Amino acid sequence: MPHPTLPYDVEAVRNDFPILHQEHHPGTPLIYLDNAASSQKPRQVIEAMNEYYRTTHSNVHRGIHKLSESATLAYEGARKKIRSFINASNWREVIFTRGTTESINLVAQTWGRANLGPGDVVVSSVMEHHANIVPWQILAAERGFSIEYIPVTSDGQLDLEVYERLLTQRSVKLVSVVHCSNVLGTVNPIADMARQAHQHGALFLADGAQSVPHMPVDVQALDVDFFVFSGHKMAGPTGIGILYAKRAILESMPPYQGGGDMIAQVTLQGSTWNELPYKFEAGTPSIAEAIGLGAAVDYLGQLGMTTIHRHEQSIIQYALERLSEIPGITVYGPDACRKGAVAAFTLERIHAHDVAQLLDADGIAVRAGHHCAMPLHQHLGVTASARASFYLYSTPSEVDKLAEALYKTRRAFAL
Ligand code: C6P
Repeated sequence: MPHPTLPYDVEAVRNDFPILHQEHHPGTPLIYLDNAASSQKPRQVIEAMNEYYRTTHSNVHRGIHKLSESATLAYEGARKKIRSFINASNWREVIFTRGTTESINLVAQTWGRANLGPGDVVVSSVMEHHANIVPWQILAAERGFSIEYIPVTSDGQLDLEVYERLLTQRSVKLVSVVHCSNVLGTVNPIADMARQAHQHGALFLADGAQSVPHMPVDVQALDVDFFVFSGHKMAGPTGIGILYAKRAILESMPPYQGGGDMIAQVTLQGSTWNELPYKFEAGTPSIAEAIGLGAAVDYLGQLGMTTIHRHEQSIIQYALERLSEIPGITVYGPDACRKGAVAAFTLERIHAHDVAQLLDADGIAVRAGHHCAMPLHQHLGVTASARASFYLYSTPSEVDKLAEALYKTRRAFAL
């Protein structure tokens, strides 16, 4: 099968990622296809963090010495890069967290605790990552609201008729839905869904963990109220993520954690809160990680998110074609033009963990299991799937090697 034409020189891009040039086992090169779990980091990100520790490290917002001022400038500079990357209208709407999981928990524990009670409904979906189910379940048990889930259709889409019905028939306060599924790859029509939610007086949270790394995202155009994502899936470091929310909503929300930096004034009788975004950033933040995420955003911006998306569309289309040749395979989710660069699959009569283990022996790193989406796997009727997920440095030759290794896996099981 001929290789697709790619929008950029992928080998030149791969040269930026040191880890991609190592052997996975002696004599076997690494083929990294676990990017939905976490992506690799370019030299530019690694060096930005090293440089910060070599020359600038100090605590932020606290010192009046030069190092602290420089660290603060770099940390706040990163926030401004991220503001522009997602087109938030103001840098105060960009809150640093530890990642998507913490961002959703923050919204649940602050906005949710203040606004949700008996009779209220939060709408989520069957294709959510656990990070967008469990925080709502924990709070619902305490506050007495209910959670309704939008079902998934047989072609891996959200059932939007049921969504419409839920909005009309129930007292929905919040819709919290994934932008791009980490298993099916489905890209959900977030802008339309947010508009419908607003028409019924509900707020809208989009989980962008699997969209921001792979496609242009404009939070104002989407008109979402909350948008959350993680640095480590978008060429940035672990331990850093973002909660974007509209300013008026953030102003109305109580703080999340108490401690340093989030206060205006503390007396033994009580405290008042700092202005945004610091109200939600208690304690010494992940300074080097924020700077690393700023460098990642620079890196992605230089390649261009539209171009990265085009590259990944070519790769996933080619991957779906190659995978469809393999006897006994089921690939989950919609066709290539309606999904991100994720292919979760099962091979008839071979457990997903065995598939992943045999692929690993050939140097191919994929994830196997429920991918923190157990309800979705229950819906699919399987306990586990294997998942190949691609990124801006993935190549058609890697897809070929995956396909060859899957044929080999079948032979190993005498199929
Ligand atoms: N999914 C995967 O292998 P954290 O762990 O906080 O960075 O991201 C959580 C998360 C939330 N939503 C979606 C859609 C996600 O995909 C993830 C992380 C990884 O699929 C690790 S479980």
